[in-house]
Amino acid sequence: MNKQDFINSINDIRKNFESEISSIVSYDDLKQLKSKYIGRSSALNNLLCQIKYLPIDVRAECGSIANTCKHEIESKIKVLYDELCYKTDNLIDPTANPHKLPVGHQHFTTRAIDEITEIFERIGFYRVRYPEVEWDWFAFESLNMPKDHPARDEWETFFIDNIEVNEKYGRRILTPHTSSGQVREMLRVKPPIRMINISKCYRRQIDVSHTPMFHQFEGLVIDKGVNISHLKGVLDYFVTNFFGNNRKARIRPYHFRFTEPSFEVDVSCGICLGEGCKLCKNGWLEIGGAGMVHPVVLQFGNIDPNEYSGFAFGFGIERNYMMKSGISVDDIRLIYQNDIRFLTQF
Ligand code: FA5
Repeated sequence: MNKQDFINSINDIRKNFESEISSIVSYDDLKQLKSKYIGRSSALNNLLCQIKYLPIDVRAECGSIANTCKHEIESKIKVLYDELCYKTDNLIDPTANPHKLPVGHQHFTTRAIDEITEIFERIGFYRVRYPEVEWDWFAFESLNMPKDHPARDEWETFFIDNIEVNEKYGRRILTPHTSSGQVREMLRVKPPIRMINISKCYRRQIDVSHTPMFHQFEGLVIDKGVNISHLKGVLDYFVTNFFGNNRKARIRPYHFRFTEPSFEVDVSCGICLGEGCKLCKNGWLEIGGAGMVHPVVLQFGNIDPNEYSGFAFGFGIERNYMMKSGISVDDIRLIYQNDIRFLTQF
């Protein structure tokens, strides 16, 4: 090969490259073109290897011509590469999510609260929420449990030590039940009252059916002429709407200081439908307490018991949700262990 043949070959490479690069539209094709024209076994590389066989006086000039051609090819490939990048970036849909993020959902308890709220709102109850850090007076004294009354022990209360004792309201506590909202609501609005108070409650208890923090929902209805049949009607309504049409409510005599008469409320077992089985023993499961509001409590709420009467009920949110058909949770503590494997099941 002489100098002219060498230069002709370089010119052919340049010409062919120019014509091929003008039709490239994808990365893959560009990659192949790069390898064809400046790769190890490219014609240009082959020519560069031939330089040593040229006459010595033309080697430097031919080397320089070949390197110029190589740099031209490299820079044209780079320009096209950038152009293709720009085009591809502009094809990206920024609203599309290539990495699917895990989708969360509401917590077991939030679902139960929403469902219960909706059931009561359908029959004219309105939702309220009263303090979790409460005065002794609202949680006990205004509910007909004077200081040192032994009934207070049943609520296994958490007391807050470093807040001053109030002359009228006594000590601060973590409310052990939503009944502390009863007199608060009576003092806030005049009858008729149809509140559903849902909030956190606290008791010094922990085992398969108790957690130190749990939720209750408290119904309070006060109006003229309210009697036990209204209470039973609302309980029946709740039980069929929450547990299903095949479930029934039952009230049994009980004792609470703030209701007279008082009842414990049961729902017929979802497994045996009231026949009696391993889970329920006698066909019924307890769901909470209820009763007609005690006249003393009405008076604490500035309501005349000769003019008005009312009923109240207080149930545990978690325990009730656990008793729904299809929710088989046999340990209430699981709800607050924050184990995602447990929570994603609901
Ligand atoms: C009361 O708290 C009364 N205030 C209910 C009431 C309201 C009676 C209005 C009359 C009129 P009791 O202590 O039984 O009652 O609690 C009611 C429900 O709260 C229980 O049936 C249970 O479902 C739930 N509960 C009580 N303690 C816990 C706890 N530590 N963990 C989870 N749920 C609880």
